[in-house]
Amino acid sequence: MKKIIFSGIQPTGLLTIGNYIGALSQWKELQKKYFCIYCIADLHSLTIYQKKEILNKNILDILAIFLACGIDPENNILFVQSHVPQHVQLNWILNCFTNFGEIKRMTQFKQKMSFHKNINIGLFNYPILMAADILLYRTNKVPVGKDQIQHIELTRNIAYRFNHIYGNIFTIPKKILNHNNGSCIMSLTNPQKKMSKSDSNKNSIINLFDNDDIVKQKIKNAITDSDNPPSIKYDLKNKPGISNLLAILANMTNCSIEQLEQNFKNKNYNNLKESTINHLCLFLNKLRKKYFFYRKDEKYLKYIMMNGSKRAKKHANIILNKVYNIIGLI
Ligand code: AQP
Repeated sequence: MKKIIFSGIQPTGLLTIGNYIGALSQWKELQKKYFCIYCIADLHSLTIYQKKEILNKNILDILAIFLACGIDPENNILFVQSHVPQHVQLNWILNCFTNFGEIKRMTQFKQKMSFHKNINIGLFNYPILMAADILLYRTNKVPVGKDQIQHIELTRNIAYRFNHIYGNIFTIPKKILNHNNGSCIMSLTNPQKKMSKSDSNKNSIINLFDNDDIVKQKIKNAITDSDNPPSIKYDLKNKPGISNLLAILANMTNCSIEQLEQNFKNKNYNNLKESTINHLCLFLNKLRKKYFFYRKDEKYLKYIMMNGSKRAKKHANIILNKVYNIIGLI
């Protein structure tokens, strides 16, 4: 039997090239070897206020992007988190097996707390809902970036704690680090910060719908450095802007970073930017064509969502029933 992969994306905005490189491109590869359960994590997205019409639209847009990226809805399960209430049901149970202190230590929560004035309890609870997402499906592996490692550790700890009392109910998941050892695509205007779809500064992100002119303008303005002579080397600490462009280009061309460093020896930053623009535009134009093909067929998208949630529920119910039974909820 194939091992199970679980992963999700929040419908918090138009997906970025970071989401593509860090998640979707790998999801496509993983489906060759694993049974993959991919979710549009709409409940997670509510931790930040979402306008109703935009949320509705984002969910359908993202589903069409999944398909455009070559993710197969028949051999895997694609579904919307809120369509499977078992996530919230297990979330409550897991809340009762999680210590306040361990959640308080989550660095992503601490970081978000420093950005947002009115922090809500959903944001605090987010890693426990994530644990429920993963544990509901007897997940073996979860593809993550470095920023999510702590949440996987927490999921494992909750599962161990529960299993220690009740026997082997939950499968203990392992992480798989994304490309480049889990490192992120960074903001174009501040390469110390992750590229995020909800960033209010749209110049810092390449979203999958940016046209050629916009891509050109954003990459031309991307922060590099003032080394003289210019040196095109992957060095996250001293040359984060150049390293970020190299990472994007490597993913667009399937070239290794070392190969690119070699190709750009004695070249200037403008050469690197031109090449990044060309390959990004080529890739995005192809992807968008496929996206529009799927996006215009809402009937098909709704069918996938319905079929996906039906199948996800079947799997989720097995674990949830076991949990309810073993803790005495019947
Ligand atoms: N910049 C990135 N580089 C590499 N991978 C990334 N991912 C996101 N940004 C980058 C990967 O995309 C998947 C889905 O992410 P998510 O939507 O669930 O949440 P996120 O990581 O918080 O993504 P964003 O774009 O930063 O969203 P917002 O702005 O809403 O917070 C994950 O696999 C993630 O690793």
